[in-house]
Amino acid sequence: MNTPATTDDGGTAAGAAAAVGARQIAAQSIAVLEANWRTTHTVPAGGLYPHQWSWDSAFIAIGLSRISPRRAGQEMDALFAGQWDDGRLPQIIFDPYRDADYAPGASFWQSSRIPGAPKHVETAGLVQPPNHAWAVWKIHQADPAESRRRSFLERNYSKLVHWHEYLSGRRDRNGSGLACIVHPWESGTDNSPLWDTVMKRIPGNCKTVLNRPDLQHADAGERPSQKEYGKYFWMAERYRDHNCDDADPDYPFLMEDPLFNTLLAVSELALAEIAGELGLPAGPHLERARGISAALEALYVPELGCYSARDATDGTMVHKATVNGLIPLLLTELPHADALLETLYGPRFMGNNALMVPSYDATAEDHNPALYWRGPAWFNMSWMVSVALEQQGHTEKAAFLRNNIARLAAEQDFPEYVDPWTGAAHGTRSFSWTAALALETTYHGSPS
Ligand code: 2M8
Repeated sequence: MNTPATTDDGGTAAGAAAAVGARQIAAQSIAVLEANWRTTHTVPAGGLYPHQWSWDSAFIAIGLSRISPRRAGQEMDALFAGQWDDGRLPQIIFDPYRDADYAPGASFWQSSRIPGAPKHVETAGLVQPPNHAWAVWKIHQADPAESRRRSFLERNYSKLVHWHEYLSGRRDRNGSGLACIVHPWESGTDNSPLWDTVMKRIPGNCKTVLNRPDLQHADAGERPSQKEYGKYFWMAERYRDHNCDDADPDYPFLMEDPLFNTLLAVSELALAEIAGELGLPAGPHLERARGISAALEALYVPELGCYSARDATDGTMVHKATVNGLIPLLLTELPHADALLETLYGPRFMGNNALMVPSYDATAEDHNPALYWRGPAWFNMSWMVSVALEQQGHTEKAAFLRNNIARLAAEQDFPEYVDPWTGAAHGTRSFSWTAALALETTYHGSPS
């Protein structure tokens, strides 16, 4: 097993203390990941989220790759086992023994009855943001020799290509060059204010009797409301009842999200690297990444100084500043990088001494630092922003975020999210991607 990186001043007393601190944080993070490991994969949290979630697993694998690239590979293999014939990687792969513990579960989706869905596992029909090729490339980089020995890239390349083809094909519903999400759950930022306007027109009278096992594990005031759940279920029912075929002409929720599409472009760039390593042409992937990045420019809102979402049913832009709109900073040739940095360090986000990046504009009247995706800071978002800052040479700012990620995670039993200013913990605890990314930060500077 590798050990966490020591700091640059590793020769001094302060450097030695920092190294001990990093080792302790790494050990605590590993304990959380061990507790949440279920034979083939890691659950996000044993109580609240008892199945395998798609983008969680990719973040978890990025952290795991620092200590065991082999286990990180297993995490991805378990995810690919749920891939549909059309290429989609599902939002959730269900543990059949935990059906009563999360809703909607396997008995809601009954996916194995849907044409093109796998028959040996039950999954959700929706997807999540495509950070998977990025994760696969990072796992390879963590131990290229081990990866080659196991043909890790060969095994996964065509699956990832198929996944991206689904998103750039059937999910580009209006030919804009951007993939649409068909449900707030697909954004990963479930009740972000980005979806408020379109949510108003979604009926709330779902057929399913609403059951909320989630409220046994998190405070109702910190989770989406019953009214929102009625609408979430209505959309999921409609999508499922149309065999998840992305061909429902009047389906009402089709949103182009800057976070989702940035990760698609970042992952397309990772596919170019993977193709290069395998001796295959990288050009088509670079071309697609350029195409997505160019299309993303239509989502830039100059008066906010960040990207936002667009309603693909009628072309209406949403005018709200959220962390989703800052994630394009991960794209190195971004035309608006300076404006995004100004917004990030202005009053809407980090400006008032925030410790981590708020999920929503701090100057908005309805900002709430404790309410799900409507203000608090998530560890995966701050980690992605820290990666972007590092790439762009803002090393001190990146280190500030990394240090807070590691410290707040370890001090507060790895919370799902925190108040961006006080660091107070919210949501569930022993949350896997918090642990995985805290672990990852302790290895900063080691070859990845
Ligand atoms: C949250 O989303 C799920 C639905 O997928 C939920 O609220 O029940 C989000 O934070 C999402 O980003 C995350 O992947 C999931 C599991 O951690 O929880």
